Amino acid sequence: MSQPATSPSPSDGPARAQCPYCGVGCGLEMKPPAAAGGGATWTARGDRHHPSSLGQVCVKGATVGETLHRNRLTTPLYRQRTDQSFAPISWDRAFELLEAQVRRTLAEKGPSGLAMYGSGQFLTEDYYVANKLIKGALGSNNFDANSRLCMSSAVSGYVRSFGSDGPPCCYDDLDQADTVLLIGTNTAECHPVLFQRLLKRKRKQKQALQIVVVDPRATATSDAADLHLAIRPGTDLALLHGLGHLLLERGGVDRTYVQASTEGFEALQELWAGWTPERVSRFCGIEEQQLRQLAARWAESRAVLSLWSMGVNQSVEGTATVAGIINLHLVSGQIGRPGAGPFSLTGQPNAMGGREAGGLARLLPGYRYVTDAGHRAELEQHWGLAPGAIAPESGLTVWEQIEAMERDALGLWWVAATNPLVSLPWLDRVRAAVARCPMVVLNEAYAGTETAAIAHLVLPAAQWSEKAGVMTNSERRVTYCPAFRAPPGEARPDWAIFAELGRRLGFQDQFSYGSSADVFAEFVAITRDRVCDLSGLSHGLLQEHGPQQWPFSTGTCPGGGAPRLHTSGRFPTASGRARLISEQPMGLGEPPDGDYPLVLTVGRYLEQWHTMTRTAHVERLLRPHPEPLLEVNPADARRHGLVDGGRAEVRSRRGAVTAKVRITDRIRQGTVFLPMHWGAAQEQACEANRLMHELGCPISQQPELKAAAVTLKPIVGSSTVAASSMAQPSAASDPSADRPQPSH
Ligand SMILES: Nc1nc2c(c(=O)[nH]1)N[C@H]1C(S)=C(S)[C@@H](COP(=O)(O)OP(=O)(O)OC[C@H]3O[C@@H](n4cnc5c(=O)[nH]c(N)nc54)[C@H](O)[C@@H]3O)O[C@H]1N2
Ligand SMILES: Nc1nc2c(c(=O)[nH]1)N[C@H]1C(S)=C(S)[C@@H](COP(=O)(O)OP(=O)(O)OC[C@H]3O[C@@H](n4cnc5c(=O)[nH]c(N)nc54)[C@H](O)[C@@H]3O)O[C@H]1N2
Ligand code: SF4
Ligand SMILES: [Mo]
Repeated sequence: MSQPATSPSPSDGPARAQCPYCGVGCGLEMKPPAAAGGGATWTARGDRHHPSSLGQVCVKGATVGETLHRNRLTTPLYRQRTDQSFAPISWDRAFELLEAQVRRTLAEKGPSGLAMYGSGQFLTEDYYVANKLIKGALGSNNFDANSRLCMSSAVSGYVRSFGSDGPPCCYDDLDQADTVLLIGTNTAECHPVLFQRLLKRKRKQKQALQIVVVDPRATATSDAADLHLAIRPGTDLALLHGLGHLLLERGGVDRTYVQASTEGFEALQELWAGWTPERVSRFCGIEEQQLRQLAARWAESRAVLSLWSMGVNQSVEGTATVAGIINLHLVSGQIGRPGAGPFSLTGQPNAMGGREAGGLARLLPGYRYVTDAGHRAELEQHWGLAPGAIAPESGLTVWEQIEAMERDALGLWWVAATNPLVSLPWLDRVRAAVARCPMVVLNEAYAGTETAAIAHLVLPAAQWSEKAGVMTNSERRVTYCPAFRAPPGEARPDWAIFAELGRRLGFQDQFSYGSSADVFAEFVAITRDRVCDLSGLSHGLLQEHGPQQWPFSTGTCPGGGAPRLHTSGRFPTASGRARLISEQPMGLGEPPDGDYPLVLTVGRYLEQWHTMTRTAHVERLLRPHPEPLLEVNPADARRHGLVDGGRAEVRSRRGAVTAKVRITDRIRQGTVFLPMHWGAAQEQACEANRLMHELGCPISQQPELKAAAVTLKPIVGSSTVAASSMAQPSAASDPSADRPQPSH
């Protein structure tokens, strides 16, 4: 493989970049293959100079070099119908096809017939150019990203409570907190370097740091906890209200802070009053004593930090639960100072950058909104487009894009850097909807993905390491990632693909960038004076001075970004006060019942990354979990006639999959677990998302990917099924008894 001009020779020292996997955003040092006999494999190790990770890495970051060159797409591929096989075509032909379909769709259906579905694994530059193309040049706000499945409830939660998006905390807070509440997060497996940081401190300061975990499963995370509340899935909000109830009782309210910096306390007090410990314990299925312990701990703590991720966000009440967490921090004054605050752990490496660049259907760059006439005008001017170029209504979220295809309302569905035919809920319905779309385009780095199987045109993407740009991690820190390897074959950066189509459609001025540094410069200029002010940053500054946290306005000195937001007690709301939000819990979107008595929850393994396009090829990563396992509580296994190591069918209202059974008391009775990773393209395929429903949070539109009602049965003929296990469950053991009762 030839090396690009940007590639360091072995004597130049390593290339430095942010890890392209999780939102911790560790710094990596990448060393080129040794001149003799090193093959194509770059080696990774932790970058001691990166302030977010201080030289630490997990097993995924450490092995990323092994994933870069294998199984790559090298040329555009096309087929007219999806039952044909792909043929390689030139880029020129690919752009002709794309341009023709865009023009046809605009003529037949108008801008709303175009939709793009992007990814938190884009660089910020990819995101920015995609948004400028779709929302600006083409006048369709139908740009959504897989962050809809991931961080959208956190975004809505911050906006509702604080008046703006923006995680207010930083990783140093892990060293300063005396209580860390991990709610709906398996940090040990999904944000491993942060978890190690916490553990290291726990080992040194056993009493000074208390770790509390809220998760229906026992996980590697809860193993380290002082207190584990294994609540019923979907009952977090009630738990948080119960905690509020006890804080009121114990005098854990910071009256000065509440008066000066919040609004809505009376209503919240009233709501909390109704959530007595006894009621919460029944609703959540935990001991009253556990709730009291947590409340005592919270009230006595100098600094409480709450960390959360998908167990909170992926719920029909995701946004309400985020508000539930933020309420507690506001009322107890646990925010805006070292060690204290509500801190969402971002999933993907650049989900944060996506938010900054306006990467969801109702956003515009710089934490702006398509529904705000002033914001539209600012962007139209910045982009050199006519007034009115940007449509005034919110675009279609990803699930609405699926529904639009069901109505034949889309002429082009353009997917980039995500694999929705594994990661969206209700996959059979998605497959049928997408089959109706006249043209599906996919920008992808790897060959043979599940989404390529439904695409007409596949464009080979240059990925991380092959294109230059920035990513922002969970603590608002921006890292420059250089192009240090040549892309394989004809692969191109996503932003360059979007820009070329823009030029071909007649927007020469808007899309003639010399480099991604130009793209970034144009983007940061429009963030000036916004909460996410990056206007003082450039590729040059980041290369010279290393990663920086925002806000970083023009003229800020390197290292001068803000570690924390909302430190003054003033918030970017109309009144300057944060809003306390009072909402009653509603429970799961699809509660279990007599026919589907169990709640299936779907999550992750430490060694695998989402749909496995990269991590499945690394032997060391596959070894710990060579196949997906269905985790079942012993009582449920008995009831459904399952044996450990046998196979089971897992069925929901939408379909069925089979998996090997792992009987374990580490999962709560009434709940079963499957990993999300093994899609149809894997040898051990187990498409968990065929089972999931599409219902989502009404505020964030984030689907409830953490819970669906299912039933189990042993696969007859599977050699390990015990004869006695075929008995029917008796009425007395009706598992639907283990459910929260409606209790408003
Ligand atoms: N190894 C690895 N790391 C990753 C990723 C990966 O694919 N692999 N992906 C990255 C991305 S994009 C994301 S979004 C994050 C996700 O990071 P996490 O959210 O930590 O991971 P999950 O395993 O999806 O879910 C976390 C936990 O939520 C629990 N849970 C389920 N239902 C409920 C509930 O109702 N309440 C509560 N309190 N908990 C519940 C599950 O049992 C599970 O242990 O990980 C990031 N890091
Ligand atoms: N049931 C259930 N479902 C879930 C979840 C869950 O917890 N439970 N989690 C949800 C969440 S939080 C997330 S984030 C999603 C993740 O789901 P996806 O986004 O579908 O998963 P990935 O495998 O990360 O997909 C990224 C794709 O981009 C490709 N790629 C990598 N780099 C580049 C690049 O630079 N350019 C281009 N064009 N392509 C590239 C990869 O090869 C891969 O195919 O899954 C969601 N689905
Ligand atoms: S913790 Fe996340 S960012 Fe850090 S090395 Fe592991 S996968 Fe990469
Ligand atoms: Mo995610």
